[in-house]
Amino acid sequence: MNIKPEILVITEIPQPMIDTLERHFVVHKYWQQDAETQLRDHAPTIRGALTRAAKGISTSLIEQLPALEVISGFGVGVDATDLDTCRRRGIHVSNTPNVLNECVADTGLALMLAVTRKICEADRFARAGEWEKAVFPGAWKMSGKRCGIVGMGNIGHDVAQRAAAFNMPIHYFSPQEARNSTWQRHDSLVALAKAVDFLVLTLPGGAKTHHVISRDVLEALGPDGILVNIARGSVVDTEALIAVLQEGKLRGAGLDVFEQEPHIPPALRDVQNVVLLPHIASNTAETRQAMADLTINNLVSYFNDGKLLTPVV
Ligand code: 8YV
Repeated sequence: MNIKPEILVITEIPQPMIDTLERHFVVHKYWQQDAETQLRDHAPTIRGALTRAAKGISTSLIEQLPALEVISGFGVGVDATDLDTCRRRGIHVSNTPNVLNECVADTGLALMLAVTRKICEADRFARAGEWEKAVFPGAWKMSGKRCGIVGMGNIGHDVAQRAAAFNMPIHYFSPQEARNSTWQRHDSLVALAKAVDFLVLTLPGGAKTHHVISRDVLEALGPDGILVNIARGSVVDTEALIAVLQEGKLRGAGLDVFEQEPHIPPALRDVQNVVLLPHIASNTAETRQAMADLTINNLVSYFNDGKLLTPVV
């Protein structure tokens, strides 16, 4: 009889995903039961973990799982898990790259349009019956404006292609060179911000990119500029963002991610010219299914063949 490997699922995931996992593994639901009891009873035999990318797995939990061999992340970002600890312990880590590129890029464009054309404000105005009393104030044009992208990875490329279809010249700042040589590369974030109307963030989170979108960068973007964040909340200095919005030094912002999510600072919620989303960029039925399949198949492949399909470590 085959003994199923034991895995710990850190964050809540949809029931169909659990059902599939249970065909291959003994599944422990970390979010459901008292963590202390669960660790006391199962820690020595847990060989795999599954977690949402944005949540990761804490270093102290990794340290409490002596038999842990593999962590499968549901999402592309790996900034919330301490990869150095994983390397030191010989723990393999995977993520779900590429399957979510299109939906994340679509969300970027949706935020650009929503902020520029005041789509959410206009919806609130129409719903409240305000149209019967007044004309909705004008918004701004998006087509033809300059689009700046920070981080020209796969998602950055998908944003650029979509923006190019809106006749937007593409500028970028990134360690990777873009696949399209007509897109203009800049050698600093401030230089990029000065050259564009939109700054769209598609760079990875983590210590190296913490608060790289500083007050200087936001002021360089200027009073007609719009910031869109579909990366990680940690890349933006939130206090500086709130200040420039309050002072009228930035036209607006569209944000899917936040530093302390799910908490959104009240001062940011009070600003009118922002569109705020609860981290939904990859949250479509089709993409979440593809992410779920890849997250599970990484674990199955690891335990059957010793190989991850999309390894990070
Ligand atoms: C995921 C994300 O939806 O992939 C990532 O890194 O941030 C999102 O696309 C989220 O992590 C899933 O919980």
